[in-house]
Amino acid sequence: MKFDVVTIFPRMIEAGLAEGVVGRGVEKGIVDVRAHDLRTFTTDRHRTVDDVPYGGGPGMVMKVEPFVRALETIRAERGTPDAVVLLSPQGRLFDQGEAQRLSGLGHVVLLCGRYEGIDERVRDLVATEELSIGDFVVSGGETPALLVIDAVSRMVPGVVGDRESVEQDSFAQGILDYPHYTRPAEFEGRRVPDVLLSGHHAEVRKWRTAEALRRTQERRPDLIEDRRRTEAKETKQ
Ligand code: 4HQ
Repeated sequence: MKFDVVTIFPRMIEAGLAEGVVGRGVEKGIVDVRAHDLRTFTTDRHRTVDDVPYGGGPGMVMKVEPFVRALETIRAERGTPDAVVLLSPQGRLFDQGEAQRLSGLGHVVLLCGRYEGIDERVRDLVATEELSIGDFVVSGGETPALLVIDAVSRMVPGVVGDRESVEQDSFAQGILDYPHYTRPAEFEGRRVPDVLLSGHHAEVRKWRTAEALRRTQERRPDLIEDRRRTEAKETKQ
């Protein structure tokens, strides 16, 4: 799977992909990530990527032309992408379902903004969709882009060695994970639940499912409601 990231901080993207499971996926060539420096698509002496907002107000706005030229270059060098994603708090919320959808595409471009925002015409003319990683504000689209690449790449076959672990991931089933333990069996008076030491695999499975549901009900009742709704829809068909 191919990703192209357009940013004024390409080294943030490179650094963020140097380690871990996704980093190994990049090394293995299963995911191909290219970071493009937005400033290389400017034409003025000062390599200007931002300007004052029309109508006044605080801060600066990112200019449209460098993004348009970046996409022209990406198309020429890498082919027409299947999606051009603008990262912004105004986007649709990114979740596991969105990660799954994007993992089915061959080529995704991610546009990262800085400053107060991006000229609206980038949305209209360059982006095909807008995604948000959550209802909070970060100082640039680079960490959101890395997060999207991570969540999407995990679902690409071969990136995570153990398929089972991807299928068992928290949210793969739409609920939170069960509690995990490893040795020692007792630490500072806190014991690992007996059932996990019992060797009764069916009992272990039952306990984990019950714990996952209990935690989800307690911490994220909205997920139980979502799952109930999708199950209701599935039985209708
Ligand atoms: N941004 N999900 C970039 C975000 C954000 C989010 C704020 C995007 C600043 C310049 N991006 N601008 N939340 O907070 O994607």
